[in-house]
Amino acid sequence: MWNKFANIALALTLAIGMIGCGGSDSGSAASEGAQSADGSIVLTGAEMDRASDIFFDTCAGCHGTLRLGATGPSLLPEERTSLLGTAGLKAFITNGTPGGMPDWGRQGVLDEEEIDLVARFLQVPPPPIPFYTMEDMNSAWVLHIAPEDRPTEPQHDRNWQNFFGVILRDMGQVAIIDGDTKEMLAIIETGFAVHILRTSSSGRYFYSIGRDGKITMIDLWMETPTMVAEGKASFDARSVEVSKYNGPEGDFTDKYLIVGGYTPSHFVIYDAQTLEPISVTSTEGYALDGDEYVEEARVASIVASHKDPLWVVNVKESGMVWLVDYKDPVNPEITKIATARFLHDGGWDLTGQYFLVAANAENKVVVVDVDNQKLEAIVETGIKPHPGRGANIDHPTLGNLWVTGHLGENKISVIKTSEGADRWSVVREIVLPGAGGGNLFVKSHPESDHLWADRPLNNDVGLQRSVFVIDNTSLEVVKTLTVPDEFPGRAVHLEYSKDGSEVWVSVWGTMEQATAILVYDDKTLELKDVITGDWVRTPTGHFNVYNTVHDIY
Ligand code: DHE
Repeated sequence: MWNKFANIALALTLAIGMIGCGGSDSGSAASEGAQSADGSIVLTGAEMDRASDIFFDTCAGCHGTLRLGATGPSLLPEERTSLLGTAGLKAFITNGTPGGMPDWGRQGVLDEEEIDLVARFLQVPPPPIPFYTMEDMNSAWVLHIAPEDRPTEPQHDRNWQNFFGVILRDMGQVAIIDGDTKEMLAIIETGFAVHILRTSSSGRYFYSIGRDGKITMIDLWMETPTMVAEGKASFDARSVEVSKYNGPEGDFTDKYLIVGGYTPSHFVIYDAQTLEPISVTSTEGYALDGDEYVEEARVASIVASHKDPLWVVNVKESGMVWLVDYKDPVNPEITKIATARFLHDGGWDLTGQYFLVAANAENKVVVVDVDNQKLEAIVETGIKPHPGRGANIDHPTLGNLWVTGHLGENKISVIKTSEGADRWSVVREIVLPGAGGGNLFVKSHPESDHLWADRPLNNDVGLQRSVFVIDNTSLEVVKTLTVPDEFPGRAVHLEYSKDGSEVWVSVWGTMEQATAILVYDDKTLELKDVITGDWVRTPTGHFNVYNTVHDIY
C-alpha cells in the first residue's frame, strides 16, 4: 500500500507555500521497488513511496497520477521521460518551462535530492491508482451536529447572505468573514490545501473540498459559524456542488451534494444535510472518440442546473461531459456528451441554459446545451483557457457575453452567447498590460460596469501582484491595481460583494507571513478596506454566499 503520508504532506505543503499542484493523503500504493525497462534506473520500495508522495503533491494535478498527461504533457518512460533522462528531467523540474510548468527547484519547493528522486521515479513505470471505497467513506464520515439539533433560523442579526468564505490554503482552514463589517467570524479547520467552497442552494451552508478529498459542512446560521459534518470522498479532489433544482420534478434544494474525485476517478453523492455517503460512481470509461479506455478519468468542474435536477460533471481525461440526473441518487441516470480534451473549469452563460468549459489541451471552450442535453459548439480561444467559472456581461450592443482568460498567453477572450450573428465565436480579445499570460480568474457582476482579471502565474513579479480592471462596455483595460508593498504575495481570485459594489482580492503569500484580503470599491477603483491579521495566511479562493448560490460571476 502507498503510505498514508499526512506528516510528509503537511511538511511539503508548508514548503510549497505557492502554486500547489497536488493533494495530500495520496493513498499512494507503491511499497515495492521498481526499475526502468533497461534496468539502468532502480528505486527501492521506500524511494517509490517517497517519490509517489512528492509526485502526487506537486505534479499529479497537471500530469495525472498515471502520468498520461492532462494540463501538462505525458510523463511515461516509453513516450518521453527515458529520452529526457535524469539530467534532462532535473533541468525541467528545477527551472520550469514558459508553457506553465513551475520552477520547483528555483522556488525552493523541492531540494536537489528530491529533484533527483523524482527525475528517477519518472523513468520507471507509475504505481497503480489505489481504491477508496464506500467503506472508507463511511469510516471517514463524522456528523458533529445532527440536522434536528441545528437552529431553524439564524442565531444572529448579521446579513449572512453577504458572508464570504475565504480559503486559507496552506493553513488547511477556511475563514468566514462578515462582508458588511469585514469582521472575521470563525476559522474552521478544513484539512489539507482546501481547493474550493460552494454554498448550499439556500446559502445557509458552506461546503469545502480539499486536495485530500475531505469535505466539510459549515453552518452559517449558528451564532458563530460552525462545522456540522465532515467526510472524505477520495485521496484527491477538486470539486463539490449541491442540488439546486426546485420545480415540478420535486424540491431538491439543500438535499444532495456531489464531490468529484481526481484519485480515484469517481463521483460520490451525499445527503447534503448530514454528509452521509449515498452512492459512488466511477468515471473510468471510453474517451470521446470511443477508441481509448481511460482509467484515470478525473472529475474536474461540477455545476448544478437551476432548471433541471441535473449536475454537469466534466470528466477531464475522457473529454466527456456527464449530465447526472440526481432524482434517484442511488442509481443516477447519466447522459454522456463527447466534447474535447482535457476538460477543466467553467461556468454558466447568463441564461443558465448553456455551460461553457475549458478544454485546455485543445485551446478550446466547449459549450453544452444543458436544457437539450447536447453539445452546442466548440470555440477556439487561445493557449490553455482557464476561466474559473468565467464572467458574464450583458453588453449594450454585442449581446450576452461570457469571458475566459488564458494561462498560456496574454489574452482575455470574449465569447458571444446570445442568439444572432457571431454566436459562439470570440467577438473581442483583450490584451492586458505587460507580456505573458498567467491569468487564472476573471469576474463580473450584473451591478458592475467592470470585468476584473488577475495574473498570478505570470513570470513577472510585478504582474503577479497586479489586478486589471476592464470597462464592461468598451472592453478596454481602464486600470491596473497593484498589491501594497507591505503584503508579499501574488494577487489571486476575485469576488464581488452581494450588491456588486466591492471586489475582494486575495494576496497569496507563504505560511511564514500574514498577508491580506484587499477590498476595492468597484466604482472608484480605490482600495477601500484591507482585511488583515495574523490569521490571514495563504488566502486563495473567496466566495460570497449570495453570488455563489445564484451563480453570479
Ligand atoms: Fe484550481 C477551481 C483544478 C490549481 C484555485 N480548480 C478549480 C476547478 C478545478 C480545478 C477542476 C473547478 C472546480 C469547480 O468549479 O467545480 N486547480 C485545479 C488543478 O488541477 C490545478 C491546475 C492543479 C492542482 O493540482 O490542483 C489547480 N487552483 C489551483 C491553484 O494553484 C489555485 C490558484 C490555488 C490552490 O488552491 O492551490 C487554485 N481553483 C482554485 C479556485 C477555484 C478553482 C479558487 C474556484 C474558482 C471559482 O471562482 O469558482
